[in-house]
Amino acid sequence: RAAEVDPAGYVIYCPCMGRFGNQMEQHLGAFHFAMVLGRTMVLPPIVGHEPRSTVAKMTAFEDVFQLPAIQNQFKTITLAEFQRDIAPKIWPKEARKAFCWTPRKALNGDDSEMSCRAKDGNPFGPFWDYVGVDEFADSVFYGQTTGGFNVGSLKDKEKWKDNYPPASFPVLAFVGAPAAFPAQQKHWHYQKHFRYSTRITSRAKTFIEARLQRPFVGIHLRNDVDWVRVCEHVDPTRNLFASAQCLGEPPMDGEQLSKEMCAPSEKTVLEQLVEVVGRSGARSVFVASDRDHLIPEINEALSAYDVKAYKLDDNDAFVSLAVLELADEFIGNCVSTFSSVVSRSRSFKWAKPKSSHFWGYRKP
Ligand code: GFB
Repeated sequence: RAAEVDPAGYVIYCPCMGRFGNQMEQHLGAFHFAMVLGRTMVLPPIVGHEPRSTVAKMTAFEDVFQLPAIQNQFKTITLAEFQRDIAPKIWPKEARKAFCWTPRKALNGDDSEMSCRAKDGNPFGPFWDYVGVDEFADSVFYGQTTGGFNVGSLKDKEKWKDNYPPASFPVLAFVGAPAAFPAQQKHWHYQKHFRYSTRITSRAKTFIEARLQRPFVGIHLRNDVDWVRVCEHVDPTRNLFASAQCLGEPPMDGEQLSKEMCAPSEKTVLEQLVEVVGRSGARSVFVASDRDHLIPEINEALSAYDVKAYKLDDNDAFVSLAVLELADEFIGNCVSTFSSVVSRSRSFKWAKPKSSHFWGYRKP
C-alpha cells in the first residue's frame, strides 16, 4: 500500500558526521526536532565507513532498528517508501533545496558560489546518491534566519514554521543532522525507542545463551589507534565527546576528565574488572573492542575467580552493542559515543534501569 503524503512535511538529513555512536548522538536531537515541528522523519541509513575503502556504505535503518518501536514515539517513513511514494509527488528536481547553517567552502577552497555543496565529499555525495538526489536546485542557509535548529522554545519553533512552511518547503533536507553533538541530556531518553532488529537481538541472545554464564560483565575497550589521538585532547575541565555520561553537563562541579578515563591503561582495566566481577559475583565476561580484546590478559587476571572472557567470532558492532545492553554489569568508556549508546540503552530501555560503570571513573 502506497504511503500517503503528510501535509505537515518531512525532514531528511545526512548522518554525515562520525560513525555509529556519533550518528546516534545526533539522531536523538534530530528526531526530537522533526517531532516538535510536526514533520515526518525520513529514516536515515546508518552511514558506515569501511576500513581501507573511500566509499561510504549505507545500511537501511530498518535493517538495524525495529520500526514499531520507533513509530511508537515518532512519525516516520522508511527511505524506500519516501523514494517510492512521496518524493515523486512533492519533491521534484527543481524543488530540492539543501539546508545548511552557512555556505560551505568547496573542497578546492573556491567559495565564489554561495552553496551548501551538499554533495561535496564523502559521505555527503554517496549519501544523497543513495537517497536518489543527483543534485540540489538551491541552498537554504538557515543559520542566518532562524537562530539554528534549537526548537526548545515555542518562539523558535514558530520561527521554523513561519520561515519554512510545509506548503512551500515540503521537505527539509539537511546536509548534517539538525541537532547538537553530543546529544543533550534532556534527549537521552529517546534511546529507548531505538531497539535493535530481531536479527541482531536474536544473535545477541543466542550468543549469551551459548557462550556466557550469567551474571556476566560486559566491557567496552575502545583502543584502536584513532582513539589515542582523541585522548590527547583531554582537558580536565571540559567534556569531550560523550563524557557527559560520566560527568554530567556543564557547569561541572564534580570529578574531572582524565586521560585514564579516555584511554585506560591495561592495569586500570584489569583492576577495575576484577573488582566488578568480585563485587557482582559474575561468572563470565563479554568483551567488545575495536582492536585489542585483551582476552588472555583478562583470563589470567580472573583465574582465581574461575571466570573467563569471551568475544564475538565476527566482532559485529551491532551484536556487540546488543549484548552489552543486556549485560548484568557494564564497564564502558566515558568519552566514547559507542559506549554512550550502551549506557543510555541500559538507563532507558528496560523497565528496570541497568546501571553502568566507566573506566577510571568512580561515581562520586
Ligand atoms: O561509534 P563511534 O562514533 O564511537 O565510532 P566513538 C567508533 C566506531 O568504531 C564504531 C567501531 O562505530 C565501530 O565501528 N568500534 C568501536 C567498535 N568500538 C567497537 C567495539 O567494541 N566493537 C566493534 N565491533 N566495533 C569516534 C568516531 O568514536 O571517534 C569519530 O565516531 C572519531 O568519528 C572519533 O573518529 C575519533 O565515539 O568511540
